[in-house]
Amino acid sequence: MQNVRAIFISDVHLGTRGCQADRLLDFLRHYESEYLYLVGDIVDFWAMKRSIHWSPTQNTVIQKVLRRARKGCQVIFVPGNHDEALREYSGIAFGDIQLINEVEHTTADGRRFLLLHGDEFDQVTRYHKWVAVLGDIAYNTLVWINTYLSRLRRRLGRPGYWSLAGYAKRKVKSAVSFIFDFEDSVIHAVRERGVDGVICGHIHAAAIKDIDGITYVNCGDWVDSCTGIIEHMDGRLELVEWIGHAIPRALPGPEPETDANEEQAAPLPAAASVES
Ligand SMILES: [Mn+2]
Repeated sequence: MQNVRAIFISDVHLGTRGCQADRLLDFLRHYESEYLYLVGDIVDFWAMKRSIHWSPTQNTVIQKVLRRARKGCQVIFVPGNHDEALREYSGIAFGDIQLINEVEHTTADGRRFLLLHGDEFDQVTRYHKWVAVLGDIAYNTLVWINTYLSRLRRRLGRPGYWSLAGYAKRKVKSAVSFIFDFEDSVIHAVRERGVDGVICGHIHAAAIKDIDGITYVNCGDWVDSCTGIIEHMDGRLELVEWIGHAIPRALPGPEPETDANEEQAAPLPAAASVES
């Protein structure tokens, strides 16, 4: 168990088959914190309208969070678009969990971060909801196919975990430009608020990077990338990719995704294949 100052997670999508509750639980067991921020799309009420997949492990996740809150960890829940019904209750606390649509967090080294889920900066969900619904179904299908692929990989003795949805997202150019558009509009909006940075989620693409003097942090997700952000006691933020232990990462730099590395990654990229 490692003591950290804060944990930031988003896009857990409890209630869906894609939710990797076991990995999240393992991650939570590894870190003890003073603050736990749930940055939206924690419970997927949207997908649950179609079908509900609620496993005992998903229950354990909820119990673990409630237990932390009871034991003095400050748990703050910023709702997302998949749990937007909760947005009406912004400002109130249920149990020991604070519900709030936008909140500021000051790191130990004094940097002010605005926390929001981020769907308001996603032009697709905002103006073309039906595209988002189709994308959502396509994405869930990819995640679903991936569970069979993982089984096949295991049978073939291939080590590690490989994400088809993650692979598709990296490969599809429009998805890449979508991510840049999203980041740009978040940064643009946050600059006017006079904060040092922003911590969001929504696009399932974890990141910590400086964009024109603003620190852009995205918590990632627990559907295919299994990523979260931790704040160390000295205020340093770290992106953690969890595969039973944290994958050691290089310091954040520019996104390496260009045409140049397209061939070398195909057909089965080994990037995520770490011995576990
Ligand atoms: Mn979202």
